Amino acid sequence: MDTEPKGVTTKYIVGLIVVAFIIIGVSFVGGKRSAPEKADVDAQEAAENAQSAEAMKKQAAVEIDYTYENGFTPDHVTIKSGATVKFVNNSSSEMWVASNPHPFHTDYPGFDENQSVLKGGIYQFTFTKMGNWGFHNHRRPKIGGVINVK
Ligand SMILES: [Cu+2]
Repeated sequence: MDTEPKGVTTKYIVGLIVVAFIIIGVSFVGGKRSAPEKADVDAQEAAENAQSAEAMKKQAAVEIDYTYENGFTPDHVTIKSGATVKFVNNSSSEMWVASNPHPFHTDYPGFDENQSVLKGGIYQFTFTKMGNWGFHNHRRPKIGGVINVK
C-alpha cells in the first residue's frame, strides 16, 4: 500500500527533472545562438569607432609654417586631443619649437623639439592633454603661438 504513492511521486519528480533539463537545454541553445550576434555587433561598433577616430585625426591634422618675417602661421590653432601638429621651418634661420615658458618649457612636458632645425626641418608633436598650450621658437623666444587642444 505504501509503495504505490511513492511510485507516483517518483514518476512525478522524474517528469519534473526531464522538463527542467529540456528548459535548460533550450536556453543553452538559445544562448549559443545569440552569442555570435552580439560578437557581430561588437565588431561592427569597433569598426565604426576606428573609422571615426581615423576621420577625427584627418580632420584635425594641422601644419604650422615658420618664417622669419611672419613667425608661426597660423599662430593660434584649435585641434582635438590626439591630433598631431607639424611645424615646418620655412625660414633661413633656426627653429626650435618648445612649450612655454621660456627657457624651462615646463607647461607641457615633452612638447619640446630639444634641438634646432634649419630650413626644411620639421617638428611633429601629438597633443593628448587638453588646454591652451603656448609655445615659442626657443631661438627667438618672443615669437610663438598657442595650440588649443579640445
Ligand atoms: Cu625656450
